[in-house]
Amino acid sequence: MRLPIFLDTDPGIDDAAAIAAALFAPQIDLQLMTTVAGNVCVEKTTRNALQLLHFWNADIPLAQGAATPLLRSLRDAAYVHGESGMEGYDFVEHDRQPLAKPAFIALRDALMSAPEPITLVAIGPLTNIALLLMHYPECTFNIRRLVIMGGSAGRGNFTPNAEFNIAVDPEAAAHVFQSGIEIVMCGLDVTNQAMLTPDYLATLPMLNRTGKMLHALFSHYRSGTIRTGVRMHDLCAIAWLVRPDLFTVKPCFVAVETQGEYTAGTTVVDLEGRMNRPANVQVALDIDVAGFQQWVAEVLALAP
Ligand SMILES: [Ca+2]
Repeated sequence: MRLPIFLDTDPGIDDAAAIAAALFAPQIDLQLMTTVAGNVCVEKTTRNALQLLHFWNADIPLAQGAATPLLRSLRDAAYVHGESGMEGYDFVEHDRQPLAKPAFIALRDALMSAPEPITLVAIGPLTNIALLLMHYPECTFNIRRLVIMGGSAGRGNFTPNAEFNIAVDPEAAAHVFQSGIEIVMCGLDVTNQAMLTPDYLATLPMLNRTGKMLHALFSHYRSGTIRTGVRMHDLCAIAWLVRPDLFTVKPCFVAVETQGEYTAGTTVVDLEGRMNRPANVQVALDIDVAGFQQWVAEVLALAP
C-alpha cells in the first residue's frame, strides 16, 4: 500500500526535485500540496508549484498558504533560487488555479476526511503547519507524523547557527516542535551531504523530459553548481519516507530559539541529554550518500 502524504512546499529548485520524487516514487501517494512563502513570496511559490504540476500533468489539489511568517517579515532566498524561485526553464502557460481556501484550512479539511492517518511533509518554513496546529489541534489524531527538511544539530546556512526554513519563521517552528506530534527532522547534518554528483547531473538531459527540466533548473541553482554537484536539501525528506534505512536517526529534545539577537531560528538539539527533557524529535544525523544518490537516480528514471 502506498504511503499517503500531504506536501507543504516553497518551490524552490530543490523543492522541484522533491516534488518529482513525491509524484513518481511508487511507494508514495501524494494527495495534497500546499505552498508557503520562503524561497520566494507565496504568489511565486504557488505559481511555481502549479507550473510543476502542469509540467507533469499531475492532478493534485493545491492550496496557497501563508504570505508571511507568523510574526516576522519574509526574508527570502531569491539569491539561491533566482528571482522567480525556479530560474532556468521556460514552463508553458496554463490556467490551473489553487483551491479557493487557504492552505491551513485545506490541510484541516483533508485531514478530517482522510480514511487513514496522513504523513505531513514540510520542505519550507513551518508557517502553514503551525497555523494548522494552532487553529485545529483536533486534526492531530489523523497526522501520522511530520517529516521536515529544516534545522541543524550543528551550524546554519542562513545565519551562523540557523538553517533557512527554521530561521524564516522561528515562532512557527517553535510551536510545531512543542506540539507533541511525532517529528522527523532532516536538517543540514544530512542535507549538506546529499549531493548529486557532476557525473550524474551530466546524464540528466538525456534521461527524460523531467531530467532535462531539472538540469536546466540546477544550472541556475546556488547551493552548489552543475560542475561541483548540487545539494538536494528537500529531497532528503522524501528519501526518508521511502528509504529510512539510509539515515542514522537519534531521538532528541529539540527547542527552537526565538529570542536570540544573533541566534533566532537556531534548532537547539540536545544530543547528549544535558537538559533532561523528553525527546520530541527524531533527528537525522547521518546519511548513506551513495545509497541516496542511487535512490534519486532510480526515482527520476521513473519520471516521464
Ligand atoms: Ca523548500
